[in-house]
Amino acid sequence: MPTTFQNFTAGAWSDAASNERFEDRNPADTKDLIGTFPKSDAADVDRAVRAAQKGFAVWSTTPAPIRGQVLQRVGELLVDRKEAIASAMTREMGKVLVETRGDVQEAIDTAFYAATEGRRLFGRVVPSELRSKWAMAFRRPIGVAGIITPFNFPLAVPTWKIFPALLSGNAVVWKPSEDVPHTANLLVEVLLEAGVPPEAIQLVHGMGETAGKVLVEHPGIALVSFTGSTATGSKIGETCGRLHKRLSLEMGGKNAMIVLDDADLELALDGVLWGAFGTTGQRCTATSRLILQSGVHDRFLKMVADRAEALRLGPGLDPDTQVGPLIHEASRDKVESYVAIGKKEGASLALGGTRPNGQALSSGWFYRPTIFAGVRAGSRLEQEEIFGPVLSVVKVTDLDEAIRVNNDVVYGLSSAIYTRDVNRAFRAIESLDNGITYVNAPTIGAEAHLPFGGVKQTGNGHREGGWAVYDFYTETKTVYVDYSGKLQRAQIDTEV
Ligand code: UN1
Repeated sequence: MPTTFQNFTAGAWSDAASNERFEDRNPADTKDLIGTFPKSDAADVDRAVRAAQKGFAVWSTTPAPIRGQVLQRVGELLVDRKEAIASAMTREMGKVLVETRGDVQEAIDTAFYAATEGRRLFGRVVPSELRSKWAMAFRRPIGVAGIITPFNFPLAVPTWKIFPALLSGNAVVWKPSEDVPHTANLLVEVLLEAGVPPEAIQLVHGMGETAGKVLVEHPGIALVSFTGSTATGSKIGETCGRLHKRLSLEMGGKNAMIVLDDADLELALDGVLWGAFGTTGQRCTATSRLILQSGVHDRFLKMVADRAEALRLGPGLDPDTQVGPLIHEASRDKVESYVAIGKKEGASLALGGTRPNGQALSSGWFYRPTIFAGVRAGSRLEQEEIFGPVLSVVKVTDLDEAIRVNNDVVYGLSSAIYTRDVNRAFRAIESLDNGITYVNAPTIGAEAHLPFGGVKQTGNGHREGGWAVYDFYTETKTVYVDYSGKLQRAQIDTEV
């Protein structure tokens, strides 16, 4: 039975003012309708932001360790519901159950980290240049955060933003991807049950061009955090620049794995299969380029193609499945258009390049793992983000060329190098233009307690995860206390 789901605004579950709705369907079987959700517009966003402003007044004055205890309960509830949320998530967005379990685990890790941060949120006390004077800096919450999140990590990525935002004392208005609204409702239920004040968390469903856009523009929104495409991120960046809003962007990637002649090829093989075809290639950290040194090129290409061919495509809820469907039709169309581009550019198809045969998978957005060899550095296939199960193989002669090819794209999220030579590994760590580099591990798999983000057009300088994200969600206030009882002029009344 499809269900009629709602927004959560102003302390209550509610429909959109317009009463319009959109459908949420299973990408592995589009006949399976999960439910319908409110298609919100400016009126709903405005209601949510106004409520969140009241929520901010209450929540920002709650002591941080108490906010931390609420986040602790959030983590505990997620532990209890891990299996149920994981299967709902797989039904909603397609990736296999072991991955959606990992997605929930990432949310749990983020919650427990946030809980302990409630007793840190460190400021600094530093010496003053004058006697009888203290100088210090502490963190303050900022206001109402507008959070806009993608479909590929329906729980983990929102929690990377929402948990530190809340722990820091901000209120949140969340517009999740219209492809994964159900997981969003499950998370908001957990937050409310754990004791987040109903007005500190607002959930507004709808489309990016309407609800998302109005949210970013709303004068009551002080800060915006967005994960998604570089094109949308640019528009949000323009708006936030004009309106002087604090903004964290996490956008596209064209991540490469470099395999040098001295690498452990069996290890690299497991890594590239997981990096390129896990989540059906729909991670911003996905391995979409494989840069092979000439000495291992032919052999390793064959190893990868053979193993990728054996990957089992199917619905993520089936325990035998290794690769699920793409998220929707437009996404598969995009993959198909890049396969056509690759062929036109003269790359040679080493595997895939088609939809799977047969009836069994015909009602989902499936696409076969695809490998192009002989991909030219600088070609569109090699430069542009595809967000699907397509791996482009580039041949190079040495480490310097591999580094050049890795760096010569507009993105800079993650990279990986497989080598047994510690000197070459460190040269790569130093020279690869990415926010994250893995040595002898694939380009995916960031852990919740370390900084996450990219350079160049992947981001705008902020980091999520770990301790770094708390710099985004708090404003530093500097305080001087002069208890000398007289005017002491900085830089003037000093003793030397
Ligand atoms: C993303 O694709 O937006 O490191 C995030 C990883 C995951 C997060 C990916 N933990 O691949």
